[in-house]
Amino acid sequence: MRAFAPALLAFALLGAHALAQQKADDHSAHQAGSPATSAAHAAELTDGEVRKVDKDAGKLTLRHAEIRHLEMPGMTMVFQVKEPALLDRVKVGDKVKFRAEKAGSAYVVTVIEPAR
Ligand SMILES: [Cu+2]
Repeated sequence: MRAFAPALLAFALLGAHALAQQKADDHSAHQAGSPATSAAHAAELTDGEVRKVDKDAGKLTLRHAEIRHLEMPGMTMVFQVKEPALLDRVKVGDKVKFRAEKAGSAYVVTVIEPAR
């Protein structure tokens, strides 16, 4: 029985180490998808002002600041919206923050929220 003790001890230590390792991995995985990262992503929203809302066509006109990820300077232009419901959240004259993506030849607003 005594002869097994060191092996058991080693096993226990290894097991504890493996657990600690797994915990660390879980932690880093959690960090990658944490709200902090999402917030950093949200910081990439572009400032804009609603000029026109066309619910029937699913389009809205925005005067927007420079959109860095699309390499687009500030201008007034028409965007399509990813979901018609996004248009229910804004009205002409609203200051907004939004995210636009290029989809073929069109630009599509995927996120829009009131600017604070
Ligand atoms: Cu533009």
